[in-house]
Amino acid sequence: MMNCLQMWPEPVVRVQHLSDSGIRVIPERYVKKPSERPSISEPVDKEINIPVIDLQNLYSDEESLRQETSSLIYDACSKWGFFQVVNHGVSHQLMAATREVWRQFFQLPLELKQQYANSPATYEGYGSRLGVEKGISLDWSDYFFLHYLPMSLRDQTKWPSVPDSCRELVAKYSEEVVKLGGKLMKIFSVTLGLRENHLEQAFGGEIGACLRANYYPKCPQPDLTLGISSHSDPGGMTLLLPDECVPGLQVRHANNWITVKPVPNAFIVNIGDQIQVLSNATYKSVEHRVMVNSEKERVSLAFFYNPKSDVLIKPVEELVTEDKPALYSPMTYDEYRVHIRIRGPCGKSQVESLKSPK
Ligand SMILES: O=C(O)CCC(=O)C(=O)O
Repeated sequence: MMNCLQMWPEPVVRVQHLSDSGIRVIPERYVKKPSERPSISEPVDKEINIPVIDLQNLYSDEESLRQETSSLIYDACSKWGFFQVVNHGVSHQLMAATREVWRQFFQLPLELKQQYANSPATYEGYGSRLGVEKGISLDWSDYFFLHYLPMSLRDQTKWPSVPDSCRELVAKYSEEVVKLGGKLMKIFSVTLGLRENHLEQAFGGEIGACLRANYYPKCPQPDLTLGISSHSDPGGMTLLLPDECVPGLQVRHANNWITVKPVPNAFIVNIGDQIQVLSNATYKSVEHRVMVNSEKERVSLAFFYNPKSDVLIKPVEELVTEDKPALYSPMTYDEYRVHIRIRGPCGKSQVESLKSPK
């Protein structure tokens, strides 16, 4: 297994390079099956959005506001798997500066970025595909993936040294986002009816954290492809800083694809497969995908907040009842993520495959 993860099965093509080459027709490898294509021409329903939650209200003096906010979080996690959070405590200036530094990184000459070219062994560095199977369908995006935690995996020499401020900003930003992730873990525990530190302990008392900066170049045929195919996130939760000016993220809800309208300075939070498993499917890890467009490039930062990689993740006992027996077999996150690293984004097939036989 490990050997086949050491290198890509075919030469890697940078999507940005394809986009800059001025092609009018995208290569076959990026063309999705008709059932998977986005409906670019359909007008976006301006009224419907994922829930927006003011985190500060959880710490209000008013008991009723605290209660109301807790229920909003419970509903968002159990019905949508997604919400936007405002008043979250992370500096807006730091958020904007970090997103901008990545935009600048992707605008650097190709030769410079190539120095960071990644391999599927760790995925760390500059990449253009997920999944190592030869001939798989490809998505219209490039990315930079890096490890922040555990400390044993953090190696800042693997992070971009240009622009100058990149390493420093990424370190500061990650520190802040990890704090927010810790707060949310407590909130999720309490709203599930558990002790405040229950999920944190179930994660193994320490976390894995990594950042993927996504870059979606302009695409001449955005109706045929996707920036990232439909998938649920394999980890614990994701804190996404979207491009405020360019929508693209779509979330599956009640069998429709809802286009997220980003609220200024908010994070988009979503439940990953590991919290779905721990909560015995009370909280949902929901499929999402990214549309691209022909007018504007798009940048987003996905911060993945994950369990310690060698801890067995299984439904927490308090959430297993006679009426709702444990839905999933135990598995470590290390074992779990191998599948997505081999096959790339595959809807919800992976978490479904963990379902215990009846
Ligand atoms: O770019 C986005 O809006 C979403 C990115 C995403 O789904 C991911 O990085 O897993």
